Amino acid sequence: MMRPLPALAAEITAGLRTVRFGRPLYVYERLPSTNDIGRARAEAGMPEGTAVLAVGQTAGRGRRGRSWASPPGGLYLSVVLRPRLPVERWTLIGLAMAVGAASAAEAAAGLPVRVKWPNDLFIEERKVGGILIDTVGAYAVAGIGINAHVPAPQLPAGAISLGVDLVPFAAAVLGELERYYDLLMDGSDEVLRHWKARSATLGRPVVVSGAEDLEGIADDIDPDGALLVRTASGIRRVAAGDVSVRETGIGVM
Ligand code: BT5
Repeated sequence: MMRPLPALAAEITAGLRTVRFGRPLYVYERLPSTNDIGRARAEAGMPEGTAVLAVGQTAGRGRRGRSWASPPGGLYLSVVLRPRLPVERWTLIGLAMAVGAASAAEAAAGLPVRVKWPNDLFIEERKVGGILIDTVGAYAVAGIGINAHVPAPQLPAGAISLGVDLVPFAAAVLGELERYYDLLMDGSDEVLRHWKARSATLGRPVVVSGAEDLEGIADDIDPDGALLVRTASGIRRVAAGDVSVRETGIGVM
């Protein structure tokens, strides 16, 4: 099950242009979830940037107990983070990872990739990737799932694959994740600016389920990454939850 693949790790590492992300990079044939191994590596004291990749996952996780379809051909990657940020701002980490992943996916596939709050990746109305941030004490494990090259029948309805080669793509994703993570840690507002520019959520009518359910127009993202929703009773701040963009009858997502 946990067969290491050092040759594949070496191939990806050869294309890495990072300082910390993917150093080291552990690659396995099959894992239940890369985030679980990422967590074990973090707990063992491995440095920020340590990454775990699996060719396939048998128990890939989404957020809130959902599952992530993980057949071979997709990118299943986890990165250990030790963020120097107050915990109430950790939503921004997910946004930074989403922007980085979207940037790499767009460059590789040559198609516009948009982000849906908090950190889904979409091509038009189809989901191409998602981010799962597990936070444990002083560290976080960022899990990135992107359909790099997965045959359509192996994906859930409404999903799409980029059709890109996994090896160079994995290296490129690690590069863009590091770039946006470092911008965030340097205090730059570039992450929010890029997130907003790629947003498929802002300005749209949305239904939110989280600590409370509400409906309104997705108005903006605040400096801590929370979604601001304009409702009949004023602006409401959503720090965590699920957002679906409502059909308006004119074919928006
Ligand atoms: C996410 O969850 O979008 C986060 C997915 C993170 C996966 C990575 S892979 C590496 C690391 N290790 C893990 O175990 N997880 C992370 P969420 O927003 O909850 O979306 C889950 C929903 O997306 C599912 O309920 C399906 O509707 C849909 N879905 C599942 N697999 C998909 C796929 N391969 N492509 C597109 N959509 C998918």
